[in-house]
Amino acid sequence: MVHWTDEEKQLITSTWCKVDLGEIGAESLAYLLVVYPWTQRFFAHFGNLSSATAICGNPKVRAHGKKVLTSFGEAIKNLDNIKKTFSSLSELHCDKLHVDPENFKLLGDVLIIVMASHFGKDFTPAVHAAFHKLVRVVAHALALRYH
Ligand code: HEG
Repeated sequence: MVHWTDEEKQLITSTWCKVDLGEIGAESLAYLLVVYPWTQRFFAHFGNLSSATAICGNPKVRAHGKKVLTSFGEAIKNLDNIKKTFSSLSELHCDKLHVDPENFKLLGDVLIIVMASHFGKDFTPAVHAAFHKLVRVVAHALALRYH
């Protein structure tokens, strides 16, 4: 089981409460779709994804980005129980959506890039390290159903 230090927990929760889920979520999902264009395949039913501008302005992308970040928030509320918290989402992504789990890591990476650009100097190496660990744990939990 993953162990979280008190410092990691504190850094994660104190940073997360300053995250605008709508804004950071929308930007992160848009970033994923633009930088890793094969991920667009899963969102063909979201309408116009024909250019970076279209993706960034697409209301379905924005809404879904918020949904995904809200779900990260659930992980943060349940740091010691992330696997269980994500077991049904893992089933959904594996059995129904067939998302290659490598993409969960990519989403975690873009979330960190987007957070770093929003927080600037406040995104210290210690905060970065704690979130890096978090996104890896979330990606692992979402991938469990595949094993
Ligand atoms: Mg997934 C649906 C969370 C990565 C593709 N994703 C969802 C939903 C949540 C979620 C909460 C809604 C579930 C529901 O309606 O019951 N996703 C989630 C997290 C992560 C992630 C926390 C983190 C890494 N998802 C992810 C990636 C892809 C993907 C990397 C594809 C590249 N998700 C995906 C699709 C749907 C969801 C296609 C259905 C969207 C829809 O049709 O509304």
